[in-house]
Amino acid sequence: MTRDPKPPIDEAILQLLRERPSAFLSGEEISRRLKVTRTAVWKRVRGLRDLGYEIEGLRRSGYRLVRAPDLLTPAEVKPLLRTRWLGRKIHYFHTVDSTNSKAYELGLQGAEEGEVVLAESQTGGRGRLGRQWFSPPLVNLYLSIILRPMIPPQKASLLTLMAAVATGEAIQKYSGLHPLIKWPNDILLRGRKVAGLLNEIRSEMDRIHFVVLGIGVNLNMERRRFSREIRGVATSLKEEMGEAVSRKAFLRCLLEEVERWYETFLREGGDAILEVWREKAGIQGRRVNITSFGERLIGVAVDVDSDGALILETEDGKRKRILAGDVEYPRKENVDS
Ligand code: BT5
Repeated sequence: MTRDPKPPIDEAILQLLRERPSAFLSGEEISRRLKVTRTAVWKRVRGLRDLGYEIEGLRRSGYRLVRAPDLLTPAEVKPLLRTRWLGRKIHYFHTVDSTNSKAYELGLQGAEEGEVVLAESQTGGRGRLGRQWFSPPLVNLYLSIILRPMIPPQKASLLTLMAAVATGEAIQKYSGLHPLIKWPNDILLRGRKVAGLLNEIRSEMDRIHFVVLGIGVNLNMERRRFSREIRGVATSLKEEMGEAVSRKAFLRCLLEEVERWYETFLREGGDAILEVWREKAGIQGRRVNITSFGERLIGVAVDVDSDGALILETEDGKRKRILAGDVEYPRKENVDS
């Protein structure tokens, strides 16, 4: 696990350079204002350049920020955020095994609601049931949000639906495209997966300690870079929009939507979420094949109940309540999102 190599002094230098974007700021002034030596300033500027910042340096005039890379460091992200509490504390990593695992650790150590773990890449990105989430560096979004809702543990699945609604909304607002939610945790564009959610919970019988909301969104990934196994089923926003996405701008939009929908959930309850979820999933009345705990079921999806479970009417007319599983749409039904 590599910690972000950028100490806070980098953030402070960037902040000073951004104060007057076209002007030069002397090394001496930076060192005076930040109370560090000029050598330290020079070293950090070099470090920032290594991270992709284009900083012009003239011996007589000082430094000027020409271009910032599309990194998701707190220094880049925080000034853009419009959320009130979500993402106000970001734990940033260039590489991490899994943002969910890291967030879980932080949750155990008492991290507060709204803290976010963000990584440029994951070496062990996780899907559900031990599956992997392909997480190459610098092109996509991998984040985990710590929440501490005062709700009974059996309602925790609704947070997955809430996160799916928020992610779907963020994609729609950012791109103008209309994603489809596939129960319980996939977001599809034209039938291919653009985002996946992995929610993990720490609870007792009657009390949730915390929930980790893991969200992975493919943004600038090119289809040919997906591994062979998932190339046919995965896509990215860039592939669908035909243009590159600003990861920072998308992140801002995503955090705003999660904050908004989570607050709606706490204030108005699950029904407010389910109503939008149904609209975005369009699953009611659809034929589905489901794999749940090793069992394969075929039938028609009737609805999602107030706990987020899927109600399936099987071919013999019986109704089954599915708490977890994978949904597949039979081929001819898989027309579009
Ligand atoms: C998911 O699992 O869809 C949950 C993915 C959650 C990823 C986020 S990233 C941040 C946070 N930290 C983590 O460690 N995880 C979360 P599931 O429904 O089991 O889907 C996994 C399947 O999706 C794999 O078996 C592949 O078939 C496919 N897949 C893997 N990587 C993909 C990708 N980048 N894009 C689209 N599909 C992918």
